Amino acid sequence: MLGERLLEELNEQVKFEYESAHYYLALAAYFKAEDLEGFAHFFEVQAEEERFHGQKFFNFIDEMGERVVLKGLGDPENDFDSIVDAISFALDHEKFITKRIYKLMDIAREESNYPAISLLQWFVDEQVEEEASMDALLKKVERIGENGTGIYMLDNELAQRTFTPPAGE
Ligand code: OFO
Repeated sequence: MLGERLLEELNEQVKFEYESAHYYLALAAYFKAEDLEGFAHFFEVQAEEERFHGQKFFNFIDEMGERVVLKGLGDPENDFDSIVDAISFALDHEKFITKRIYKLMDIAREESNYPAISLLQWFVDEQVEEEASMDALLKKVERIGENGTGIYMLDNELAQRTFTPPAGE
């Protein structure tokens, strides 16, 4: 069972996670148009991870005996001025999601909902990684510059990214 406010915000979070996937797929499309297939692959994998996050919230709501209600997704940003601009967008979005997770945790604590607190602690830890990986990518691009051969080496490195859901999920 979930309190009314927590249920509403968790349903909202299902939307935000699938919206994140939608945004990152738009970033993949941008990088494909720039012939940076490794960057595109990185964001396709990121989109897959976001769908996993969305499904994790979806399953939790259902397991708590409540009703999942899906909402519409916002239009993604499709145009970016540069690689730095595109990755900065992703980093800002991750910071926004972190604030959302903290807000959910505050509500779960107010309601003393221990299963939700446990779920959200997983997401608190996950957001540390999400922000760190996007921040690291941004710093690498800023350091090597957008036009040299370094960017193609980084593109090759990003092409190796894979996503394996944690065991048991
Ligand atoms: Fe990128 O962590 Fe979910 O949204």
